[in-house]
Amino acid sequence: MKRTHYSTQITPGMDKGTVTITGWVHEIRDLGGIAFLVVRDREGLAQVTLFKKAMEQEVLDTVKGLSRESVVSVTGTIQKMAQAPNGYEVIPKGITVLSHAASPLPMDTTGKVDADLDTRLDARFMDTRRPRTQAIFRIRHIVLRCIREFLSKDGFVEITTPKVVATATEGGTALFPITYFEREAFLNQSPQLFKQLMMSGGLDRVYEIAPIFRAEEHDTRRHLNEASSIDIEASFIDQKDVMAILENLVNHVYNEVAEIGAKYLETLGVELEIPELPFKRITYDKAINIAGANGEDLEWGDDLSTEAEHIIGKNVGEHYFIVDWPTKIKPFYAMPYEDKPELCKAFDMMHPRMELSSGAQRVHNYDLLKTRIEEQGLNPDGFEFYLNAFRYGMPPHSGWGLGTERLLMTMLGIENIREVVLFPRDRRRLSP
Ligand code: AMO
Repeated sequence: MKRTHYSTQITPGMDKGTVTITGWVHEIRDLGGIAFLVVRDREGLAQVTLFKKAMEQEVLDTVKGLSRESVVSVTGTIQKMAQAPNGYEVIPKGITVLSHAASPLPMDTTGKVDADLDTRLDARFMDTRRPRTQAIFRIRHIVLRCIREFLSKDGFVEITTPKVVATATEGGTALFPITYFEREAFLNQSPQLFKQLMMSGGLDRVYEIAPIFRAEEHDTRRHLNEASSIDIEASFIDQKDVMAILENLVNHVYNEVAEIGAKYLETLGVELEIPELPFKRITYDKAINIAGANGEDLEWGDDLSTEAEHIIGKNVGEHYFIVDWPTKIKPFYAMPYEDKPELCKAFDMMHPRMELSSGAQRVHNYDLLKTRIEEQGLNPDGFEFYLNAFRYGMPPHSGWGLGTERLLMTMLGIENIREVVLFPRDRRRLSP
């Protein structure tokens, strides 16, 4: 039962050797005197060939009763076979059925029959057996691992902050209320306030990769109600410095995926275009002018509509930053320019298809921060735990949040954000 090799670790050079492979029954083809049992594991396929005359009856009976997607363990001898997957076949000595799969199956795993996304998400445990879906999640793993490595190397300390909180961070509308003993609490929209607290806390450079919850009603292909955010915060540096970290990180991730994830990109039929450094910078003013010149009129101070994002994205044609936003449409923690307070030191980082990240240099002055909270129509009393940290020595600091799913879906040319989350949470979906 214990696996000695994944299917792809076996090579034709291991001819005559004995191995044990484990996995799911991908296919059984009975051609009379000979039968093929194709076993699929995480890495690929292995062909088990049964010459009926030479086989013990017990082994033949086991195979006869097998349903597709049952879990088996096969011990046998390797034989070179150019036509078989990976150039070898396994001549079985023993086959054990570890788990029997009922039929009909909730969906097809061979790629021969297309299932719609809802069916696949309902049967996600089966969907992830498909090489295509697996490739997405293997790339997701590579992306997150290399982001952790990149930030750790750059002196960032990984932190974990609470997801059950008492206050809104990104404005009060998109909160999920929950019951917390005898009080009302909320699911956190962003680690924003906590990562800033740790700048006063002296950690200097922090990052977190964790869920954020947004009670947005949108039912779109790029919004989730639970997303995974990559957040950084760093002291004694400004917005331009953290923009440089962000573009270098994105470029690095693409390069790593192109190299380490080549096999999965091939499965997905994706040819990665590595975004070139440095990313273009355009001001908010220029952005709305581009939108206006192409039929999407916006007033100065309007947020960018989805249509405007598409027009500007098409116009620029590659990853880019939008900088110098109107202060009134950015959160209270974004630092206004000293000489032009109607503009702030906030930025968005865009893929031509959508926003991937936003960030800013933060307000680190207590009085200004309190005023900004009030100006945004929020009550500073609710922010006491946060504001306090600004009274006892808060360094200047900057940071950003980058959506894991949006980074992945734009990288892989995937249309629907739900494809890149194992168990998406949206307006309609709460299970599995
Ligand atoms: P913001 O709200 O722009 O900024 O979020 C940062 C990034 O997180 C991703 N994101 C989402 N992805 C999918 N579905 C959603 N509903 C969703 N909401 C956000 C996006 C977005 O660009 N505190 C600031 C960051 C900072 O200033 O450090 C914040 O949360 O990719």
